[in-house]
Formats: sequence, C-alpha cells, structure tokens
Amino acid sequence: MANSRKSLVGTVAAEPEPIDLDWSSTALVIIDMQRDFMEPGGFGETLGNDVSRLARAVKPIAAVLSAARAMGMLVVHTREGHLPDLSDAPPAKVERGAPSLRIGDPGPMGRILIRGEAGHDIIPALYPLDSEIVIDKPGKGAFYATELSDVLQKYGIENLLVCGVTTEVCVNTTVREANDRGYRCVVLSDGCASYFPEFHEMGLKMIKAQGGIFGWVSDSAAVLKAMASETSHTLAAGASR
Ligand code: TIU
Repeated sequence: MANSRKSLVGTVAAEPEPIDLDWSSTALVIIDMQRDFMEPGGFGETLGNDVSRLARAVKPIAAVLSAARAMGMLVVHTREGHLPDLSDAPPAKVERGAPSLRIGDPGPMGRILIRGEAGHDIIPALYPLDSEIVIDKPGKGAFYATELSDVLQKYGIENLLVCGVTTEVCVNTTVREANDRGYRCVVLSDGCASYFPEFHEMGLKMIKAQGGIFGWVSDSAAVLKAMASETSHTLAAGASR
C-alpha cells in the first residue's frame, strides 16, 4: 500500500480554516460503523436509541472511502467491542444504566458488543477490504488499549480524516486522544452522526472552536474536491512526460 500512495498536498476547505494535507501522511479513520450501533437489535438500540438517526453518515463515508481506496490512502476501521469472557470490559461499563440487554447478553445479532458476533461486525456498505486495517477497541477512544499508535507511526501518518459514529462519543473521544498525540484531525461533519442531533452539532462545534482546539471540521464534498484536484495534478504530471 505504501508504494502506491502519492505525496502531493491537497487543500481541504474546513473550519476554523482551510488545511493543507499531504495525502501520503494522511489516513482515513472510520469509527465504529458496526451493526451494533447502526441496526435494530444491537447495542445502540438496547441503550434506548433510535438507530435510524445514524444512517445519514453511510453515503458520505462510502464516497470518501471509495476515493481513499482509489488514491491508495491508508484506511483504518475501528470496532468497539469486548472479548467473549468480558475480561476487557470494566464492570463500570457493563453494569451501568438500565439497558434492555447488557453487554454480553444474547440478542438478535448475537451477544451484544462482543467480538466475533454478527452485531459487532462492520455494516456491509462500508466493509473493510482485506488490505485495510481493523482496530478492535474496548473503549470509546481508538487509542486506548489498542495498537493504533503503532500502526499510524509505522505508516508515517500525521493527519487523520475522521468519520463514523457517534459524533460526541467515539468520534470525539478518538479526536481528543489523537490531538494530544500530535495528529491533525479533520472531521467530516456529514460522515458523522449521533442519536442526538443537538449533540452532533455541539460535538462538531467543540472540535473547531477556539481556533480548532481539537481539530478541523470539513465535509465529504470538500474532502472529495481536494482529493480530486490532487488526482488531476498527478494525471497532468504523468501526461506531460
Ligand atoms: N452510545 C453512543 O452514542 N456511542 C457508543 O456507545 N459508542 C460509539 O460512539 N461508538
């Protein structure tokens, strides 16, 4: 994959300001687009949520994923979930609240939020290729107790295009973790979604406020435009040989 990546820079329209990204050191990070959050009968619904609210993120992510694949960008998918024996699930997480089913209980898509179960898997529309990286995480942030830091360092990644669900929970937590580790995070507003529309809005505002305190907020159209202009540069250079 590293050999096919290009090194040109694209300018992405974003807030609080445009950002220049070297695509060769940029990864697309897709957070937790799992059946457990997106479909009825999974973890999200057991918590009392209307899972249909997350569907809006799928098409924008699919479009950016397709472009990222075409340009050889590193693609990382994450999945929240736990080992079958729950040894990586803190009691404080398992026991809280009054969900209709708890983590580990049998549900219509297998045991709730357990690795290897149908509900834990990524939705078919965004299914990872064998060549792509899948990070299994026990927490909300993708860096906590995972190999993500090592993977990003191995590929020389400095910038993250971040999308997925939910905006204020796993996307925000991951962006905050990444920001503290020195990564420039560009969050795709239409590639994220929340069960709570107001939390989606505020979650994005929190990232871009104060001069981009945690990162930048853009959208799929702006990122696709920046990727396309990079591609045309490359093609023009090739044509003039
Ligand atoms: N409940 C909720 O909004 N989210 C999570 O529990 N996990 C993720 O955001 N992936």
